[in-house]
Amino acid sequence: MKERLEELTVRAVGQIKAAETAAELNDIRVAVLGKKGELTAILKGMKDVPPEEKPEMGRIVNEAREKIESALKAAETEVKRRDLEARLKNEVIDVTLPAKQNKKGHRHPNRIALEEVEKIFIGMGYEVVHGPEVEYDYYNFEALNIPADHPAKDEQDTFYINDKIVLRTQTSPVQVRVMEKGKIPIRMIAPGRVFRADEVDATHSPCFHQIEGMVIDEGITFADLKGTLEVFAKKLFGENVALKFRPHHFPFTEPSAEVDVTCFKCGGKGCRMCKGEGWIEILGCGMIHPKVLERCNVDTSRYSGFAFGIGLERIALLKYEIDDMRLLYENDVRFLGQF
Ligand code: 2NL
Repeated sequence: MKERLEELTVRAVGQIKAAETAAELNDIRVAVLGKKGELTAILKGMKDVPPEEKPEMGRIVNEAREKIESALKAAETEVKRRDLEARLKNEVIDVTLPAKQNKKGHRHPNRIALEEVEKIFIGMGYEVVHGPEVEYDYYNFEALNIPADHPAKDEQDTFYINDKIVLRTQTSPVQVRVMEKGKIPIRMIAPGRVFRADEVDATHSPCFHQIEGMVIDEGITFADLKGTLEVFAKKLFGENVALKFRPHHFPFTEPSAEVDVTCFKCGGKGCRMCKGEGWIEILGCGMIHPKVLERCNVDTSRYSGFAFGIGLERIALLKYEIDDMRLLYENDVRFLGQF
């Protein structure tokens, strides 16, 4: 019996050490220590052991059971540790892997320029007003003192919906509508799309954007216009620019002027940007013509006002040094992503 116990212990411990999974270990536990297991079978031989040898044999049996059980326990702990290690290795997350990059959208250069211009005028107390892109001939031309035989009214220049309705060629009609409402003082800008029957080239497009501005109050003079536009141009192009008001003609303002700023690239010496001129034209302006004020029911004995018109694309091209307006409409993300 003693030999059988020793043989079983050695064999069982050997099997336990060779086992690799929890299931194998469990099979061994059942086969050796279970009710129908080998150790139990050997124990049945106890009844034939002479009484004086029983205590010694009992000790040997217990020793054998303890050896096998502690071998099982150690093996089970080891298998659990290995399983955990394998799982952790499998589930490891490499936090240094580069993340998937979402493509970001960009504001269009026109929009960046528009928001910058809006911000400057809002800061001076102006309201931003929008209006219809399809307009009555009256609001687009007649109210603005543009006579029926004016070349701008030619079908070559203006998109006609019918003889009374056009695609607006400027955003002035928005200002006419505000004047008509009769609430003075007015300080407003009217940004938006305008349309002219132009062929596409580096400086023209049939659809472009304008920002018009208007102030009406008691005692408004050309000095207010000059001061306002000087603050605007310095905020937009830099404190160092100087302004030049050149006499001009518009049917809707009198007197009228075009405004140049000293080239913000070369400081006025002359460069590629200003085509050697040292000056860059940025807008047109003037005192609102009395005929326009009267047509819009503004009391000219009490009120006067100034107005100006800025081409948004022109500002965007200048500010971001873009040399072809077509780039603004092609929506090439390689171009748009640069701003
Ligand atoms: C230009 C010139 C200008 C105006 C627009 C205006 C509007 C009303 C009354 C009088 Cl309601 N004038 N607008 C005045 C002068 C010039 O635009 O060269 N724009 C790009």
